[in-house]
Amino acid sequence: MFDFFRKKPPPTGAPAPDSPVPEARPVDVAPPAPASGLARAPESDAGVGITDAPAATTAEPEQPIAATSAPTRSWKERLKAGLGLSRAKLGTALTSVFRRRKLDDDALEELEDALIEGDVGVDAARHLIADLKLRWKRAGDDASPRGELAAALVDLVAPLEKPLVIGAERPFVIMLAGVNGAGKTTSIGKLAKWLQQQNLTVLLAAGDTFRAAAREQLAAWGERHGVAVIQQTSGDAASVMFDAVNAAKARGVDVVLADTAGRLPTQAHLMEELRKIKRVIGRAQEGAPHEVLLVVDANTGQNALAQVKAFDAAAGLTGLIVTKLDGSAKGGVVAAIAKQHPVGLKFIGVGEGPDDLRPFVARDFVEALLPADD
Ligand SMILES: Nc1nc2c(ncn2[C@@H]2O[C@H](COP(=O)(O)OP(=O)(O)OP(=O)(O)O)[C@@H](O)[C@H]2O)c(=O)[nH]1
Ligand SMILES: [Mg+2]
Repeated sequence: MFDFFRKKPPPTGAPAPDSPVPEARPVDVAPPAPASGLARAPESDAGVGITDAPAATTAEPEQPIAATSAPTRSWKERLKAGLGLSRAKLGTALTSVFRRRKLDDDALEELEDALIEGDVGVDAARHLIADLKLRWKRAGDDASPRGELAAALVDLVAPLEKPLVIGAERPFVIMLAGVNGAGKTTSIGKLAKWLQQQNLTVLLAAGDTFRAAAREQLAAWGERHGVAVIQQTSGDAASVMFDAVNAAKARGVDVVLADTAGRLPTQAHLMEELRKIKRVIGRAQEGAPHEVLLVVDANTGQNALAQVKAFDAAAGLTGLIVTKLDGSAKGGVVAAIAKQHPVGLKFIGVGEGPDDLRPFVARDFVEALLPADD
């Protein structure tokens, strides 16, 4: 049971729209746990049917959502541990240059190769080396290569440091999109907690209507944080979103987090569906969605850049969440995004626990990414 806690099979895309659709069933509202700050919606709420919480809310999961990360470690320590693989990949080459404490042509070439190898990308690596040369000249021979490279890297990725700001609109609607398995649903679970810590009430919209496991996975996160989940047992993602926005209005909820099914940018009909979901949210509330976030798995390396470009073209992104920086050696891709298609990086994920998502801070990120020079 509870296969949804396990990693799902490789991306195949959600079913085509012409797949057989089961008979339409009423919208379910998984009520929040009793401890929730949210009141259960009345029967007439937004015209949706209400059912009791799904079984997922009562049974013991076989492989539960990852436990809260060790509270004894600070976020910076966790970030550093999380970026360990990326740092190691950059490590040997960078450290040997750093230790020579001199930036001649050979050293610069070694650095450039190491950066490209570390998924920073050719463009960003060239930019960094050119910047480094200027900085080195300015700083003089006493400067540290690591210090100068860190400064150049911070300058490059700093424009991505655009924290999520919850505006005055109510509900404030945040829609998440991305390829299959990128970490959308998990990020929503983590985000719900983060928003609650800002004293905001949250409602989740289960817009991945293709798989029952996807709804159950979201319901489990809702249960965990005492947050209501609007879902339908079948039907159209756009109509779930419409119901969710209206339910949030009726309940006076601050933020709606809208989950969507995974899709590849090459699946034209699914990219069209994403645009439709966005339009319908806008019909439920003018100006919504207020944020359209692309969730990107850091492991995809340079392909992440292609995803950012394609989803931005299709859905008009307002920000990114880069996940799985912990298990990835490709953290350098953040620099590639900054150089080639900068879209604000709202959050980074370094684990599966509810606390493993934090706003992106350029300096902290660079400090964790670059190996030491001693
Ligand atoms: N290590 C690690 N694992 C993560 C992170 N974020 C998500 N995951 C894991 O990645 C897997 C996929 O996450 P989901 O949240 O289901 O991904 P999704 O994008 O919703 O997937 P689909 O709905 O199938 O498209 C799960 O096993 C998550 O626990 C992260 O930051 N670090
Ligand atoms: Mg999902």
